[in-house]
Amino acid sequence: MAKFPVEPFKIKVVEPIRQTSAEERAEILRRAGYNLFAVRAEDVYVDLLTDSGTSAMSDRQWAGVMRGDEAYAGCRNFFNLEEAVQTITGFRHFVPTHQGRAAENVLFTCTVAPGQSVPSNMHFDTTQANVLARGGHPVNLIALAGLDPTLHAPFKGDMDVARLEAFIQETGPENIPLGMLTVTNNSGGGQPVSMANIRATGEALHKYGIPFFLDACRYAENAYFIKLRDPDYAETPVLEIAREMFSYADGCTMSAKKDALVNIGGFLALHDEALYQRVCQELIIREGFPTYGGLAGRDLEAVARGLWEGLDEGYLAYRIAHTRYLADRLVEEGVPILEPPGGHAVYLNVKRFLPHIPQSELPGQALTCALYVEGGVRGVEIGSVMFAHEDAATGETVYPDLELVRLAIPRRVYTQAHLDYVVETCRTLYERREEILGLRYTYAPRLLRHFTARFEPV
Ligand code: P71
Repeated sequence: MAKFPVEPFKIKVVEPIRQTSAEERAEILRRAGYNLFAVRAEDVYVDLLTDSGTSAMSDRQWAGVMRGDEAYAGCRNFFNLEEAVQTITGFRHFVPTHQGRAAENVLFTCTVAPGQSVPSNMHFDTTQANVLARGGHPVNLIALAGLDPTLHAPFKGDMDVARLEAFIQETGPENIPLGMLTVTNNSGGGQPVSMANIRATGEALHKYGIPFFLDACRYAENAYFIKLRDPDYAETPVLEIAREMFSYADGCTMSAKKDALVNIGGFLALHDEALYQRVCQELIIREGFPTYGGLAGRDLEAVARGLWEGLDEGYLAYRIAHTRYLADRLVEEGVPILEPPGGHAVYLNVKRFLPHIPQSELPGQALTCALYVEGGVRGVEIGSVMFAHEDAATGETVYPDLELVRLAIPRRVYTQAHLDYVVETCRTLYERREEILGLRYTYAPRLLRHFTARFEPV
């Protein structure tokens, strides 16, 4: 029997949630064009759409909000954040941004020219879209183990470094302005990247003079997995593991909405002085003066404090065990998930959940809809809606290897009973899985279509 970890906190503030009937939800969904992004949060019972910006902040963070210094230039909170970012990442320079994708936009605007390629283990949707928006090619070079949803391996987020080297030689280093690693790998199940792989990826890129950046939103969860799964690091403090991860890179983009436990915020950190100057120019045009980015002083303080809390080992042990509990319970009930579970989410394995729906009929999206109608549970599709694309040469639709529905777990928000309720919803739905029908688009924009697309049942 799966074991739920005891919370390393107690609850001081609560927010009521409300259950609706299945009939009400079916109507709400129809009006939302079968897209859960268009459903009001108040009409959701357990909201597992994302772990991004949905954390419960601590009393220390809220106290920090009251210590916000709203000066335009040089507010004290910037310096508190600077100390945290520099201590944890070791990068010489950093700028705050309002969230992760703003850091990506600024970085790629300063580095990527049309026609150039940006290799990664796997881009998430916003990094992919920000590379495309600069006329670049986002390239995924994940090691094969990461594409097998049933294989148990400790570091399924690893880059295939041999393929990376071959890719650099074919493409020419002059056409690769930077390479990246997403830690943990969100598009591939929240799987961690090993320390050896981070080091090897950095070495392969640096051999050809290519800068290496981490997409670091979930760097603390990745560091904790290294501690759990690599015997060489079993006794190493997580802060030290994190510092070593960053030491192989030239910079990072960070959505603080994940492992820094805040509702808004991010940053871009880097060593290169000349690039930093270009970044500041771009930042001032798009986000704001370099001591606040797109944030208020109070937000900067919450990030500074949240960065430290996100590295607390008692918290991380609980966090990883909490996610593991949901995964273990689903496996006990026979519900197919991607294994082993990631740090921030459990991913339903849609190809095994709904084998009767072909990818052309968007089975992941159909499953998010069915989960909502069944129990008011909101997950997100990470499959054909998010990642299918047209082949430039043939014009044919290329479907992603992994078809997933992610149940992302907000930090410090849901109790064991909430997770048990989610398990019950998934189990009941799995028993009636043949009744679930596919979907087709009635509207789809070109970039990041999952946020605003609309659908109808086939
Ligand atoms: C997540 C998100 C946010 C999101 C995306 C799609 C649907 C719903 C919510 C954001 C990430 C991320 C990685 C690895 C950069 C960003 C952008 N993830 N890299 O997982 O996971 O950060 O949202 O702060 O702009 O739900 P940003």
